[in-house]
Amino acid sequence: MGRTDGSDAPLDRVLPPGQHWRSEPELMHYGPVPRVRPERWAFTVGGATADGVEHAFQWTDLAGLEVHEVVADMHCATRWSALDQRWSGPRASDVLELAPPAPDVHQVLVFAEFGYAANLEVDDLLSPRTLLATHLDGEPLAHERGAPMRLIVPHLYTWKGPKWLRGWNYLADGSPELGFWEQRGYHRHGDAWRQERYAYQEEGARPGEPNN
Ligand SMILES: Nc1nc2c(c(=O)[nH]1)N[C@H]1C(S)=C(S)[C@@H](COP(=O)(O)O)O[C@H]1N2
Ligand SMILES: [Mo]
Repeated sequence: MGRTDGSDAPLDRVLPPGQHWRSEPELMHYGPVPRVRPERWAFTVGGATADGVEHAFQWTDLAGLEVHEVVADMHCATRWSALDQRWSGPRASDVLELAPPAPDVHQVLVFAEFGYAANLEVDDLLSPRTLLATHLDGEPLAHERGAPMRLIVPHLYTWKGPKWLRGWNYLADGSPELGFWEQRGYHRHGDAWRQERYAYQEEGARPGEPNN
């Protein structure tokens, strides 16, 4: 007996609720594909840092961090999932350690080229499976897949993983700053396994209505 959805995903693989398998990820992003020269690239961690200053990293700073590999499925909020993408790069937690948040900070806004951004929780960046991926299947990322670096957070919907990542800002609790999709009614946390798609599902939001 084969699958009925046309994909070649094994029958025993678990999908988050409301998702279906696609054989390959669909290339998706808002706006043009940037081409970044590593010598002019910088990664900044700012906002509510522990020491109150912005930390800037050059490509060579981050390239010196220990490389980890994570095999993870992608879960797009438009309901497709793709199996077993093999990403590698430094852990977000290692950069967080170099530029930590102030003690009472729980939220971050991660950002990319051209103003794309997403809200995340500091805990999501601390996951050992959260990578600042520079490689896919052992090859440097293609431009359209996010070169030179994209954020991979396997348990969240993939809009939470900016391609062409350039850094993050720590946010004080209750900050009104929202990312690209969060401004358009999507969930601040975005856990695919809890099906946190829309802002109206957030705690404290009125059911069925946008909360911003
Ligand atoms: N910078 C940036 N990153 C982005 C997006 C975007 O619009 N801009 N879209 C996200 C969404 S919604 C998805 S599903 C994935 C798609 O990744 P892929 O193109 O590698 O399949 O990229 C994510 N990262
Ligand atoms: Mo997506």
